[in-house]
Amino acid sequence: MIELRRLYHFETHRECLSGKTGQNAFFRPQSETHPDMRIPLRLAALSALLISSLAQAADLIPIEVHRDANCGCCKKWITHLEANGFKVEDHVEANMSEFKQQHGVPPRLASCHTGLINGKFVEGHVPADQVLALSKRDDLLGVAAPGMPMGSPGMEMDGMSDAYQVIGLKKDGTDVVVADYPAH
Ligand SMILES: [Cu+2]
Repeated sequence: MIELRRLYHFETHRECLSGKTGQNAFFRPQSETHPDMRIPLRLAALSALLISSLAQAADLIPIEVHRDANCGCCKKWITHLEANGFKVEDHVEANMSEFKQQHGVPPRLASCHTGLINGKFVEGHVPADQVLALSKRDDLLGVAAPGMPMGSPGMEMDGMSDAYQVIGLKKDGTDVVVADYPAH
């Protein structure tokens, strides 16, 4: 069953990358949640709302996100950034692989969307704290979570997760692991 889901996951995201459809059918709607869980969920939603309005009161960090028009997981990542103190300028691109090439994202590090912050790239489903950490790394041209790791921000799927790494691209063209996330 898990293998089937993984297969489905990759099929879905192949379409996400080619821009045919962005339907993220694997996100379970809240209506399926057990009734007893609804009140805690509402409280959680309320505190998330409070936290995001507090974040708005503070200085928001501007970031550009460039994505394919129909990419559902890209939008989920934008939501993750917005919930963590970023102000996202969302750009739809006709040709993401050309865009990545123009902004120095090597094909080996490629994912779906590409963020741009202070002249550096943020490729794929990189957690918000690693986007913040990038600002302190003058040796890096950008960071990436290559591919579409399940369980990374915007790629949540029924609690399943892949182990993945955030890779930094150094100015000399080599890669360095900046964060390691185990499967759980
Ligand atoms: Cu994605």
